[in-house]
Amino acid sequence: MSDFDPARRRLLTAGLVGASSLAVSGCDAFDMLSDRDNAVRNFIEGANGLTYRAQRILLGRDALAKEFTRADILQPQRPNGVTNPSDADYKALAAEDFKAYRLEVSGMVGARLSLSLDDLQAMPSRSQITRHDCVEGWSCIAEWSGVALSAVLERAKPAQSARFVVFNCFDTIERGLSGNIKYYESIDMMDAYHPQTILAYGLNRKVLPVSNGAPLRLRVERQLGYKMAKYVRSIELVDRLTPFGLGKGGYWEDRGYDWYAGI
Ligand SMILES: Nc1nc2c(c(=O)[nH]1)N[C@H]1C(S)=C(S)[C@@H](COP(=O)(O)O)O[C@H]1N2
Ligand SMILES: [Mo]
Repeated sequence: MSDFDPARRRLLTAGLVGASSLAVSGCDAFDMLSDRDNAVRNFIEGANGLTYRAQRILLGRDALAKEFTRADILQPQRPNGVTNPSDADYKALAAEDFKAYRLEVSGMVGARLSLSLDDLQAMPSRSQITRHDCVEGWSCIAEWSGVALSAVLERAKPAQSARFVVFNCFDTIERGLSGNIKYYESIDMMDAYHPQTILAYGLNRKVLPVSNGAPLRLRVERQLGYKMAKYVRSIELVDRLTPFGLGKGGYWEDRGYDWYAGI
C-alpha cells in the first residue's frame, strides 16, 4: 500500500495528451477565486503549449504572484497527495515534535548546511497569503510563513554553475516493484531566489500540520501545487536533473506532467 491513493489521478493521466496542455487546461478548471482580470494569466490560459521560455518572457524574473488578505481565506488548506507519511524515519522525527529534524543542504555549494527548525526560525521570516492551485482543479487561499529559500541558499554559497534546486522528501509516494519511490521536485535558480519562494513551517498562523507537509514544505507561488514539495528532507544544488528519479525533475513530471507548471 502506498501513502497516496492514485485513484483521483487516473482520470487525468488517462486523458493526458501533452504535458503543457495538461497544466494549462488544469487552470481552466479553477474555481471562481481565479484571477480572471489578470491579463497575463488570461493570456496564458488561452495559449496552449506555451513553453517555459515564453512564460519567462511574459512573467519576468521578479513578477509576484497575487497576495490576498485574511478575509479571503475561506477554508482550511485542503490536504492533498501524501498526507501522513508512514516512513519510519519520518515517524520517529514526528513523534519527538521534529526536534531532531535537520534540513540538509548539499550539492554544488561552497558550504554544506544542516539546519534545525530552530535555526530556520531564527532566520528572517516571511508570511504571504496566496492561492494554491492544484492541477486536479481546486484552489485554496492560505497564509504561509517561513524562511526565504534565498536566505538559506545564500548561507550555502551556491556554485556559479548550479542551475536547479532539487527537493528530496521523506514520504513514499509509490511502492513499486523496484522499491519505494520518494516524492521529489525541482525548481530553477530564478524561482529559488524569487522573493515569494519560501520554506514554510507555518500555515494560517499555526505550526504547519503533518497533513500539509510538516515540518517544512516549499512554497513556489507562481507554479502549480505539485511543485510545492512537502516533508522536505534535503535540498541539493545541481546543474542537471537527469540523475534524479526518471530524469524529468519531479515525481509527477516523470509521469508526464509539465516541469515548469507556471500558472
Ligand atoms: N512530499 C510531497 N509533496 C507534495 C505532494 C506529495 O504527495 N508529497 N503532493 C503535491 C500536490 S499534487 C499538491 S496539490 C500539494 C498539496 O499540498 P497540501 O496538502 O498542503 O494542500 O502538495 C504537493 N507536494
Ligand atoms: Mo496537486
